[in-house]
Amino acid sequence: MVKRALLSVSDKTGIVEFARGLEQLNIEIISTGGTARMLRDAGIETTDVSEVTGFPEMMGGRVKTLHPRIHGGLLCLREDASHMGEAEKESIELIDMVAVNLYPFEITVSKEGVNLEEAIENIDIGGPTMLRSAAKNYSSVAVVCDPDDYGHILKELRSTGIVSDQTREGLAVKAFRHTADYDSTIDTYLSKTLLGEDVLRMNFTDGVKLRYGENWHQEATFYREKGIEGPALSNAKQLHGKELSYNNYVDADNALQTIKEVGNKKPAVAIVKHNNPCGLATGNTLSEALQHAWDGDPISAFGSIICTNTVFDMESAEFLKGKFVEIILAPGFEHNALEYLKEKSANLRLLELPQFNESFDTDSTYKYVIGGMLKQQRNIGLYEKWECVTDTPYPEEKRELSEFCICACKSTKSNSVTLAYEYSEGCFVMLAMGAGQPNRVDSIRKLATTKARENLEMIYEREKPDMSFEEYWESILSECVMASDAFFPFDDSIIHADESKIKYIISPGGSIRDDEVITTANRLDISMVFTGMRHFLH
Ligand code: 93A
Repeated sequence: MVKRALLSVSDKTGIVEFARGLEQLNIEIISTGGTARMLRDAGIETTDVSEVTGFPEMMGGRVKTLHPRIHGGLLCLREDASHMGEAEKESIELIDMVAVNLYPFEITVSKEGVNLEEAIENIDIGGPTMLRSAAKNYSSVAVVCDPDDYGHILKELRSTGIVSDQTREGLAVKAFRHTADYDSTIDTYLSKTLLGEDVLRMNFTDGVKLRYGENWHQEATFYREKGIEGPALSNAKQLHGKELSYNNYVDADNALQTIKEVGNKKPAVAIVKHNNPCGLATGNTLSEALQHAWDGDPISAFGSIICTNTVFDMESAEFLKGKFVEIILAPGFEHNALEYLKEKSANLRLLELPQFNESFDTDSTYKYVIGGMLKQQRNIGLYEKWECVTDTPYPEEKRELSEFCICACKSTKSNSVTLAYEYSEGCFVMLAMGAGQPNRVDSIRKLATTKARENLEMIYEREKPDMSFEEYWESILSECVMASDAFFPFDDSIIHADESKIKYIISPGGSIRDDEVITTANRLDISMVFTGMRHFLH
């Protein structure tokens, strides 16, 4: 039973309606200065806290509710006779509900030019104390720290006359989390301001246990970042399929970041395996992009994660007939495509992310190493400059293809090299990539060009163009672009590129042997752009 409620809120959103609802249920309302004024103005009856405590609110409001008549009323164990006896002896009346939200410390310190004094005054003491007292005694007291909960609580009170055990438990956890977050914001600010120390404050909650980690013998959990908006995996709605695994999260995030990098000028598809895009293409339609991305590496695409910037349609769903994929992540699914894919496999995870075209709501990335956390800015941008360094000019018509090629390179583990080709006007495909090699030459020679040859042999067999394979190879490779995520330390990479008939190269530049690299490119009639921006990905 809720007989008496204490309301003391800085954010007064919804408080009048809430109080009016409580009043209609004959619940007595106690409140602090500003809250009381607002309620009275709205014609709601309320008792001042000072009347309950027998003390005026004092010291500029620093001491209002810090009194045994308040905290005794909240903390008293109803089922303990000695507690109840002491309460009666000291004229402490029970309080069954508090609605409190705190001085806006975070908003205050995020304002430009805020001074320490102002920040300190916005450290709420009485509010968190009440929240903690009420939350500790959740078996009898309902603690409300979020105006979003007012409606639900009134509904429960109206229909059952009580706030249920389940609701009180949820509210108590929320209150402790709220005060913990509040204190950690104060810690972050004061550590910086008073001690010059940088504190990393991470706000991850709602851990979901995963079936296993990277491997079957590892336990794992996914924690959601609190308050993150926009195109985040944690905001995706799963429409079908098994729960996501640890590796699914990692790969789907790579696929998502890859497609966000490519942008939404045209339908685009990324196919990711083991945290690297093995297929990437844009197209005039989604199914065209999907077909070309798949051709990038049809063997690796088995069991992959597919991500697109376009609502998934029936033609694309039908393309996947007989092909095994783990996840499709898209801004949405056409109804018939969704039904078709659901039918295709019980396990296929279908993730809908309507926020796809919004910007990422985070500026940083983190990586745990044993004993420490690395934080860095997100890698934003493709190039800092566009400087042709060779005698042969780099054609402006290759710019868009080159940008696409850098996007592919950015999402591929270092040392990475990607080859991309414009297969029809304004539509691009990653021909092949070399990823994760300690040696850049291996990424080019043993991986990217070798893989490109395999893929093109397969397409040559399928499409049977009217020329020899070597002519076909040269017609494509001489028009493709090769991007390298970092500078070429020696000219060997250029020599290998030439052996494969490659004519256009993009690199950040910046090696002490740049001159040697450029001389070799000139000798081989290769045109090369230096971008000034490295894209290592570890
Ligand atoms: O300065 S306080 O830490 N001292 C208190 O005793 C106290 N009791 C409640 N601030 C205190 N409060 C806070 O006052 C509440 O947490 C709430 O944020 C605010 C509401 O004040 P008013 O009703 O005067 O607007």
